[in-house]
Amino acid sequence: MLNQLNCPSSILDLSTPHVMGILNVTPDSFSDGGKFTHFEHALKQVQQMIDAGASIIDIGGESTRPGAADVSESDELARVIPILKAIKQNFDVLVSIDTSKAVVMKAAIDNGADIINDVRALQNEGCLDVVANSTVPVCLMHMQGLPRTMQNKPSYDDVIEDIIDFFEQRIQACLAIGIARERLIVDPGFGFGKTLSQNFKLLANLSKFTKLACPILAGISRKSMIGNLLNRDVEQRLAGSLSAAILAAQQGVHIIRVHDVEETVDALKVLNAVAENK
Ligand code: 8Y7
Repeated sequence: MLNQLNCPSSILDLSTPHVMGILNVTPDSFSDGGKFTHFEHALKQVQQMIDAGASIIDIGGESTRPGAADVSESDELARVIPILKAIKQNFDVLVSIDTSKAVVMKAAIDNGADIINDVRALQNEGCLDVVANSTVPVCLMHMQGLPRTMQNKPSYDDVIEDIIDFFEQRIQACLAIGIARERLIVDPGFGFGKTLSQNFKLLANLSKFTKLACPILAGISRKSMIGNLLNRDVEQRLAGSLSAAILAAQQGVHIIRVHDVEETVDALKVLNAVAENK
């Protein structure tokens, strides 16, 4: 595996794990094209995440939470593109755009996005083409089913092997259309069509995904697998999220997608100090 990710605005060195900070753009924050107050708030949040050590800011204009409704192309563009432009104008940070729509991917790439983060792994119409006609890296996430129904009886022969097979197929589809392997990131998609025990089986076996020879991304922060295990509301999941982040990084995950950047960066520094002094 190439130990770096070549993004349009800079190179990400993958020899130590990085934090991807989730930018909280609430569903109607930007539906007016970006109200000043909402914008200011979002940019302040970005500054804080950068100061806390985030390498990547992930912006999503579509809710992919279990049961979430679909968002129109125009609404998603109106939410994502203005804030993307503002971040690229004001900060020196990598920006990933969480979208499954080819039109949004194209607009994001044209406006400076560094990474496309697709929970549907470029399976929607036109997505492979848009990414093939660019140079950006792309995160291929695994999901069983669709957000509205994905938590209805998820089922696998073997959750690890089935997801590895899925990635092998998606990697082949990318290579066939001319997206170089060096541009691909894989993500098992915690919580996306997985039971509690399947999610923990994934967490226990993340190191098996290193055989795909692509950088690995994992998003566990504040998810139901933490909440259900601990019986904690969403604001009380920090300790569980940090534990999961460390377990992931220890197994070779390169990018950890989180809400709590400062705390996760601290936890990873402890892990790095241990690795450096082994
Ligand atoms: C993930 C994600 C979400 C994840 C990647 C949430 C957009 C749900 N989760 N993208 N997106 N991986 N790559 O709770 O696990 O943050 S949304």
